[in-house]
Amino acid sequence: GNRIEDDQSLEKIKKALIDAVDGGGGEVKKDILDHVEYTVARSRFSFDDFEAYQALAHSVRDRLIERWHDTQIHFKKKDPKRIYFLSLEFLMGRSLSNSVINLGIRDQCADALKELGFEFEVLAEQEGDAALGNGGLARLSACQMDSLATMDYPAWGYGLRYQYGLFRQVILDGYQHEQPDYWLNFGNPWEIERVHVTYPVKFYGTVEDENFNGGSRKVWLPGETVEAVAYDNPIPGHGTRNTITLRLWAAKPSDQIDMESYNTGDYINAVVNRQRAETISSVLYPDDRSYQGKELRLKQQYFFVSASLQDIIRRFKDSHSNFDDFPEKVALQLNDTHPALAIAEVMRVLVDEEHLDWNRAWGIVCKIFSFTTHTVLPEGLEKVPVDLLESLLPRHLQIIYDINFDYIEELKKRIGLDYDRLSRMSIVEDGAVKSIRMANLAIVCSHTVNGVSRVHSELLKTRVFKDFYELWPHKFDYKTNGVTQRRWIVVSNPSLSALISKWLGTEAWIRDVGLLAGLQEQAANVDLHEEWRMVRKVNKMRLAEYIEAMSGIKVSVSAMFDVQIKRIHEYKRQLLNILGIIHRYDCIKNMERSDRTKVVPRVCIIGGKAAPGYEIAKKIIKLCNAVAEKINNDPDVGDLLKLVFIPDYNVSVAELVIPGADLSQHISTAGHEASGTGNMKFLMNGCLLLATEDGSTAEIIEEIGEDNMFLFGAKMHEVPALREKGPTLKVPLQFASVVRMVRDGYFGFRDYFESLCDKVEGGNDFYLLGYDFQSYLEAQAAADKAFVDQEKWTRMSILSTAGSGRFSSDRTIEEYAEKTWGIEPCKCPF
Ligand code: T68
Repeated sequence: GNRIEDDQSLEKIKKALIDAVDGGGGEVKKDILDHVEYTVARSRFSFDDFEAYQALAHSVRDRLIERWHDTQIHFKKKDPKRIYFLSLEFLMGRSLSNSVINLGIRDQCADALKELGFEFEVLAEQEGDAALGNGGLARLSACQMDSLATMDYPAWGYGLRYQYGLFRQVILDGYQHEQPDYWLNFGNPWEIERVHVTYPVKFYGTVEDENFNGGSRKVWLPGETVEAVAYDNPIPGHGTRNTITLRLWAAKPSDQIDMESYNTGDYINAVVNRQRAETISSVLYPDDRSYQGKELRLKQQYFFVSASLQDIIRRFKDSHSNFDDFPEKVALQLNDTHPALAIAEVMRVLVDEEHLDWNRAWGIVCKIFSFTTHTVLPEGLEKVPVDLLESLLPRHLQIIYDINFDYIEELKKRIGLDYDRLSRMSIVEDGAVKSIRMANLAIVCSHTVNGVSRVHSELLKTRVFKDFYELWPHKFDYKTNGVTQRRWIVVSNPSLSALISKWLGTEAWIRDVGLLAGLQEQAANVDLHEEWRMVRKVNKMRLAEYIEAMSGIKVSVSAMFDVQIKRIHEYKRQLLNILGIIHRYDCIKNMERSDRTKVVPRVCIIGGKAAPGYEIAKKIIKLCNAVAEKINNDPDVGDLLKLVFIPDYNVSVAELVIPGADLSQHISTAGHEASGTGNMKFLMNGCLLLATEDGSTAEIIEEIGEDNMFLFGAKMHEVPALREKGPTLKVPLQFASVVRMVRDGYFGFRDYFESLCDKVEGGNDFYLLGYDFQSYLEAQAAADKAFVDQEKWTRMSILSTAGSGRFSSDRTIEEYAEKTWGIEPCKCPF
């Protein structure tokens, strides 16, 4: 590495050179044409939008790679403590716009393209989403990578390079169908294949005792080896040269050829078997809710954990010879329990391969891991059947048993022989199916356990992990989630972005989002109001066009755009939303003509995927489409009410929908949403929230005040008592009547919807739709009333954006860096 020398003057020369290269559309234009010819292999005189996109993407990639190299060399030279972010899921979405904006070359690219007869926006649309994740957890990882890069932290993301991302949702006759997302079909310019960065990952086999220094030690004799190949995805920071790495692993057959099977003569079968190794990284599990003890899932987890740790340890050993320094140089972040096997793997490597004694290895492990949980429900916690672990990773099971043994002995000394509590807190669960509680493993072995919002953390301390909190109160903390304003304002809402910069007189808020608070002073300024409404209208028009193109439904931009987009779950209560829409429809139908002029026109937009095996969630999608069919084709209601189900909701759809929303719904039953991050994206874009006091909403209220949003519903502390009441709980008549309409087949499909109706009636209403219905309708009525007063609405909208500063992932990451990881920025000189 001799690209960057210590000499200051060399740095200056380099900066001048970089400016010369980055500046001006001329260079970019030449690069695009070169890539058209040599990378895309088309004539530079004739290429289409997709080919132009590819050539542009490669031109941007070249610039990314330069910065990325410099950053890696700089990190290596400085050797700071690094944070390794282990996550089984990253929802990156598209990369082009984000990259050119973070690199500061958006305008050069657009100019160069114009000269070539192309439009930047059109080309950006050519890119498919990288959808290597399910929902909030995975998108959070992506936002945090952006913040880590922007704030110059020495960070690495590690994950899996699935060949099939989250399934594509197709709606046929109103039903969800899943189609494979073979996203690599047309190549992926945003990754760099590192054919030489590979590690063997082993599975199965047996553990033997081996004589050693007069004693004995364990030796794992694995039965299968798969090769992990690195694919590096450079993540550029904004306004910095720092460009960090998201390293995703793909499974390839191992080079260690099994001569035996080749010699038995069945060559074809031997090759076919070998090829099967690739299935490990082939497909993302689409379930974001319940854990099923599937072998392939466990294999995926260990595969990415093992490869990542080999990589991390190799990097450490490059410049260190003593593992006692490990905690000073390495922080490992477990994104939920999915990578928790890393704990056992570090123990195994240190003890079995590096021959540290157990206690020394354990001392190291206790200092390096931190764990963030994203769930509220005990059902959501992973439990790996012991039989499964024993066959796949026999040595790891022993290690987990040994950790548990020491820990339980220690625990007995602390809490005495309270066997109920000991068994609840044990890492090993005895029962019909003996299993490993991954959350317990993660808590026992991590120095910090973070929740994702304040309310979530309270729940962890008082319910889900109460026993642990009482034992180790100092371990428990929270870092309220945040989202990156780079993607969620600058990339997705360029006109709002320009407006904000104009009124604040600076673009500095893009890196220092607290500055948005400066808009508060202008919240009553009529000139700002006018421009604000104009921007919002343009975004609504863009969304209206999309809706018409997708569904053929024409919507009026003067109506209120009311949006609920997120994974479909009973607890997120899309059904409450739909029942509310049915109520609204029924009211309009039963109204005197003369009264209809008072109705605030609405376009209700719902989008989201249901896990393929989640029957009730799929019925909710069908109900939404059945109700939409009825309402949208009723000339009697016309523009007063429309309902649109947006198919295949993903990051790119969110980027389009959020800026165009007037009102957004975050209406989970209180105590169920760990945080929620969609609410933050809408807030930043000046969309008003209609919400329950759940997850991070409680903190949003503190920032913008309850007068600037529409709150409703049972409070978290009321929920358990309300559930107790069961069938005796009082439910408003309107609720019974809308459910009756569904039951009676008013929207068709009577039999199909029956079980859905059963879920919310007769004492089965676990998520309290009936109980909350009245206050939900009142909140909706308050939203209507506010919308009529456009001045009031605009003020609330401005105050929403102005108060969103706390919900940037920059703030979250800074808190993690300082309080949990103990890392510092390491800025690559320009
Ligand atoms: C979400 N969790 C939380 N899980 O539901 C949400 N789970 O409240 C929170 O804002 C967000 O995490 C970020 O903290 C998820 O998205 C999953 O997607 C998931 C995936 C696999 C297994 C379990």
